[in-house]
Amino acid sequence: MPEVLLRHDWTRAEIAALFALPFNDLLYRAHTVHAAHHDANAVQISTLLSIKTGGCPEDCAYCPQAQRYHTGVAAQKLLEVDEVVAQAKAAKAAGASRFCMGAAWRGPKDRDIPKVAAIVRAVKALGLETCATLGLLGEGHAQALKGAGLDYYNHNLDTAPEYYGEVIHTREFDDRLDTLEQIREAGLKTCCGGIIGMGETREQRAGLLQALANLPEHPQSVPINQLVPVPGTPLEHAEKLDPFEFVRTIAVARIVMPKSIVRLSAGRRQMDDAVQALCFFAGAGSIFAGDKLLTTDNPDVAHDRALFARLDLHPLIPAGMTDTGHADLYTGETCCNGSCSCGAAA
Ligand code: SAM
Ligand code: DTB
Ligand code: SF4
Repeated sequence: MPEVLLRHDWTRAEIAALFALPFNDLLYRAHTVHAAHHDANAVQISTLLSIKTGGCPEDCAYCPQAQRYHTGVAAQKLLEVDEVVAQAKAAKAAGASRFCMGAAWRGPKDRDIPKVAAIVRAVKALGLETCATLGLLGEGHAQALKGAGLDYYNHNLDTAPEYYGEVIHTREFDDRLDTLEQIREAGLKTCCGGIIGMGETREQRAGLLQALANLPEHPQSVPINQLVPVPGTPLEHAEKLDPFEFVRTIAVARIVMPKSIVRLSAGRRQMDDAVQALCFFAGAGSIFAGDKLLTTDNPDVAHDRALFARLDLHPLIPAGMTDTGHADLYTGETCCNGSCSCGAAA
């Protein structure tokens, strides 16, 4: 891979100018960056599980798990280790290399950390990469999770700093930056992105990407979610975004954070296959696979398998991951460790 200068001084005007490029020029430029730094036909597969669902005290306007909105999501306490392990095994068998665990908390309490650590330890022992998204972290939490074998922590900036107050009132943008700092200091990899289609302007989409690219380190994973408009949430009737604007956002994220893996995240269920294909061309190199995200539906695995076959995509097996237990998402066959299409090292 060629050496590249990773910039952390992007101006809003520079990013807005990328958004304003003619669509074809933008995609060509983004794909050129993508192919220079990544296998353009490989897609990293993560699977999500909600390990603690609903009843959240926060007021994030997009979120079906906020207690104050009446969305029909039943609250459920933290799952037991065995329940999570069973789901993680199934995700691995279906082709996932990373297992992401989400909890509907403002943040974990000190007493929650040993329980989550036990879950992380058990999932890690299956040979999967681990990711957790538990909200704002307190003192010592990130180190404890790292010690249990956590690889990634997901904490999104969600939207531009100046639009944040329109979406969330129970915490500040700067609180998020503090948690991101704790993640980096503990040596965890950062998964950090945002949501597109919440009524923000293009300028504000540029602002989100500027804030992400100008973090002290580019997040290793950048999930770009399209809002899933859930009945009962304040954003239920948010104006529908032009799909090409979503593709542009993926392309600009690709250009400003060239080495990061950009994830085409929530919202694929509402997306045409052709739009997804454009996102992969524009630089998306990861998806969430599995029938559910946290509480909402995701495309079913058979559909994704067919899409991968139609687009000649194969799952990315992370460096150093050599186990054979997972399925090859492309063919549906059990991985044969080196000679099948999934790319696992022999
Ligand atoms: N409670 C923790 C937190 O807020 O950090 C972790 C779970 S929270 C559900 C994780 C992320 O899911 C949010 O930051 C947001 O980006 C995304 N998300 C939640 N609801 C969504 C929706 N309806 N559409 C798209 N993304 C959503
Ligand atoms: C992320 O950026 N998107 C995921 C994951 N990180 C935790 C969550 C999407 C949630 C969509 C709404 C739901 O299913 O509840
Ligand atoms: Fe709670 Fe997280 Fe949902 Fe906000 S996004 S309401 S913090 S679960």
